[in-house]
Amino acid sequence: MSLYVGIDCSTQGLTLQVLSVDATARRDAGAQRADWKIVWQHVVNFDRDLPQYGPRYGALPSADPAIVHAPPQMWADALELGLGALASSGLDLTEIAAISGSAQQHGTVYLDAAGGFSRATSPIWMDTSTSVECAEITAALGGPNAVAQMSGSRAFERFSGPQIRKFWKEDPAAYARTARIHLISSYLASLLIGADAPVDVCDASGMSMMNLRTSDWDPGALDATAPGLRAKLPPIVPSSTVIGRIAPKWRERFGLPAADVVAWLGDNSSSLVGIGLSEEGELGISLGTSDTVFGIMREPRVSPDGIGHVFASPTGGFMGITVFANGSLARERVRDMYGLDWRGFSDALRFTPPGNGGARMLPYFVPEITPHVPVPGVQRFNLDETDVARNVRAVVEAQVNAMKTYSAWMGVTVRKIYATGGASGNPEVLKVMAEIFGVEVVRREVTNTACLGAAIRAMQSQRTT
Ligand code: XUL
Repeated sequence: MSLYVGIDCSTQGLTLQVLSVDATARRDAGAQRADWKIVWQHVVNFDRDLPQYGPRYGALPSADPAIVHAPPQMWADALELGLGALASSGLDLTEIAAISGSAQQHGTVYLDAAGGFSRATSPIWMDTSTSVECAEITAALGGPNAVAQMSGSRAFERFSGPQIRKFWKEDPAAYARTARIHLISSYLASLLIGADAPVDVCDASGMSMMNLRTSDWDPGALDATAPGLRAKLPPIVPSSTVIGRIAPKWRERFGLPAADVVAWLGDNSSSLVGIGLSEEGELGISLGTSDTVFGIMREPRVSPDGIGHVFASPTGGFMGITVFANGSLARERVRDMYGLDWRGFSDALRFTPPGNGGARMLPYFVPEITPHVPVPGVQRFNLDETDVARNVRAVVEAQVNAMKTYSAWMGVTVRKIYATGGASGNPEVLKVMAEIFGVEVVRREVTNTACLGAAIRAMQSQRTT
């Protein structure tokens, strides 16, 4: 019996899962879901468990809706709480063979030479305050298409490169003091191994600074972002790399073994593994704080309209992904606006017809990534604000219609959809998805497939042969 640990640090919390695998079962990429089982799970919720940092839905309240930061020490504390919970889980810790993780993508952590924070707070993926920096980087690199062909995406506000450039412009002295800039994934991986961790190739794809064809930092993009940046960035490694072992600090503190640590990924790439996507034509739809639609791509076909992104895929090759900021946030706003619980929300979907009798909503409760709507606003068409059931269907249909429209750029014929994330537990939402896409929608029972993907990748690193 061996145990494999997955950790996912998402926008609102940090989840741990443990997989148990028989000595005789396969552990490589051919392992089936029957070969392992989840024996333990734990969630650290930032708002509930780390209130001393003052987060709301995992981020710091801000007067300017475009600025969304979180305290990096909160993530470090969450990791410590999570490992402490693992230590008291009752599992035989000596059986832990490997551990890996994932984190919300794009956010950046700034460290000085002594390992302290040179930027007190970290911009996260919901930050939309870097339009000027995106334009500057784009102009320096020869236009949006040139940036997209090189990196897989045009420069997006939430991507790490524009975040770094803004920091350099606003506080050049603190930028100069910065010795290392990590992604959230590589920052937490560093804490786990007690050394400076590399960035994995999938998460590096969301920074506007990695050349998708060489899988290395692009010198022109680094120059366009900030001076002296190369020395401040970790190296990029394949996502299956064993980057170290659980640090002595955690072994002494919690009795954890010196198990292998596998490179940490961005949450969507890790989710692709957790869902089990293996070929073009299967789409994963994750209904979380953000909604994301993603699938494997054999060739890096970049969106001609600059809509989504091509990232390196942890399965080799590439993945296409489109991201919507108004995911569970918008569903929760509508639910709360009408004083419903999730059962009431489902009933509203059940008792309204597909197409909603023409009632429509544009549900931009926060600035939207896809399509680009920088100033939030909600508009109703042929829809009375007091009509509870139709408002519920209108928000869900708007979201799923946007998913279909804005994932067409991937150029794949969709044959099957795997749904994951909190709202995938609602069969009525999946029914709307099946109606609009016109294909079978399968629910993955494990809602945090990013975390599961991390545990599976940890398992795959320990081949039986
Ligand atoms: C992906 C993105 C979000 C975050 C959320 O590009 O911005 O899905 O990864 O955790």
